[in-house]
Amino acid sequence: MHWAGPMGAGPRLAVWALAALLAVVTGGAALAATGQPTPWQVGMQPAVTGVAGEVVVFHTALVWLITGICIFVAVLLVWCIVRFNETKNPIPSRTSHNTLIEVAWTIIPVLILVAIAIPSFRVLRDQLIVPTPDVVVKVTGHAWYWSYEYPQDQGGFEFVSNLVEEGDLQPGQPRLLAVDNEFVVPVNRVIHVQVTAADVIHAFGVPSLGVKIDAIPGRLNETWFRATREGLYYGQCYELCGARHAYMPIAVRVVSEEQYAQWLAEAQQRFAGAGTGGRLAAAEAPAH
Ligand SMILES: [Cu+2]
Repeated sequence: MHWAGPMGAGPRLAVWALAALLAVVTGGAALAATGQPTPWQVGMQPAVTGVAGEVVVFHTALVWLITGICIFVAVLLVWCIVRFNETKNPIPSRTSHNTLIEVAWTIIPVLILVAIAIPSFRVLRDQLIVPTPDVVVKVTGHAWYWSYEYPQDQGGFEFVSNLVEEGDLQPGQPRLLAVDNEFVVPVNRVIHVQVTAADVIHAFGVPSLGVKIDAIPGRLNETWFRATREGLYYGQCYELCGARHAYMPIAVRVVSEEQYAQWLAEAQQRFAGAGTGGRLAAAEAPAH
């Protein structure tokens, strides 16, 4: 990345500081398009579920806390350097310990960690305890694509979702994120996502939905989301799973109840007769 004009270290640092401050103040929302990362984005993608909102708030609170601690430690260091250097303080004190300070610098960090742990466990609980679901979908990670299985009450079909290769991108489709078959769900409904893998460990994650969970062969993990806004939300595999790890994106399209019913009817036709096993092998991602 090159700057447009000659810029010294000072102004450059100022730009970074300003960008970081903006990101903290706005949560990065102003800099990010819905559902996907943007160039120069600093903060989190905008949240479209309650859990994702909690994640963003927790993240922002931690950034402020870390900033405060860093400034406090930096001030102490500068104070020691200025006040107690050899010129200013030629005869050093022979103090070897101070009980009050030692107890304080043990207890205060413990209290800070406990204060962080409480909201952290609350977010985890909200992520992992699934409310009564409206739709259940089983998602399977493969090397290197995802497959989605809708149970009988949703039409009983399964399909494979592959990356759209760079040469095949349509206008508006983001590189490395667009897929051929999107994971379609209704808005304002509890979607229970069962996650597993067919070969190696993958991880299913969509930042805007506040969802991230490991996909492990032989184990059925579960998570959930309830998107409050229609739209297209992108995610990726979050576990380094092999050569094409970067090429197995997730695209969740949140639609209205009517559009969902229409899509279900179409999908049932389109993916009819697509059984498990052999069909998946036939739909492997193109070799590179
Ligand atoms: Cu993967």
